[in-house]
Amino acid sequence: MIRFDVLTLFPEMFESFLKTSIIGRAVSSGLLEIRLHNIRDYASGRHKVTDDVPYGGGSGMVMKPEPLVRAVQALEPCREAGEPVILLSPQGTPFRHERAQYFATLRRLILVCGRYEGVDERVKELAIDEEVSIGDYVLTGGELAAMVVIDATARLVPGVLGDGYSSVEESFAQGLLEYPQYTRPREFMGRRVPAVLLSGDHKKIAQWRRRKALECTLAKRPDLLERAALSEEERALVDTSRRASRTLGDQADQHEESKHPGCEGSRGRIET
Ligand code: 6GU
Repeated sequence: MIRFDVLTLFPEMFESFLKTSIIGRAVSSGLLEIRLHNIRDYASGRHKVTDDVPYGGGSGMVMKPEPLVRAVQALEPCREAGEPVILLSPQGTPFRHERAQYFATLRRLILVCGRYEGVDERVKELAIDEEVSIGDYVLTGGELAAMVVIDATARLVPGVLGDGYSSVEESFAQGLLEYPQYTRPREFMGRRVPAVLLSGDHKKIAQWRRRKALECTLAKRPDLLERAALSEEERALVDTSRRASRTLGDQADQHEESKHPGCEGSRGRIET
């Protein structure tokens, strides 16, 4: 069971997300609880204003400190030690799998969605423990980022993905991209499923998938390999093919690869 308290000016943005598919099921089964709090409810005055012009001039609006700090304080009585208040903002620390794994161990997280051109800096000093970004681009608000954090975290909570699926086995859990997947039919528009996947040889299949995961990562996200959990042998192979930056593959596979371009890319293949 994990609980997220979300502070937002647009709670309605979360509606279909919370009803749909795996997240919807986790909510109905009680494994996941999401409480939405409208920041506007903590604004004062007849017009419930939550933003204002920036001191020093410039374009856009800044979220006022009072409603945000009040909204966080309202959650204080039921907050336990170690439950972080997280601001979603493009200035935050990049959100990665390891952070999702850590969040998934917590009982409760408070997510604050910023809007407009940002929030008053004093909110960060007074009420925020951690600032998180989901990538190097700017969104119109933190709501989509909050859904990303909730989705990536909740699927790591035991039971959320359902029986027979383990997020621990995902190659991303080991710092690699996923290997290519196929389903029926065996041949589609002249392209055949790699023969090894039809062989029934589970050891060979596991080796092939591991090699493909390494190749895909080398081709598309070589930066991930720095931190990936590789065997000594795999590390050596990756280093070699990276230095060589050329094709290393065996003949049989090259034949197959001409029909299945896959992930060998320009940085070479890995032979295991
Ligand atoms: Cl967390 N918020 C906003 N507004 N933009 C972002 C982001 C967050 N992460 C990347 N861009």
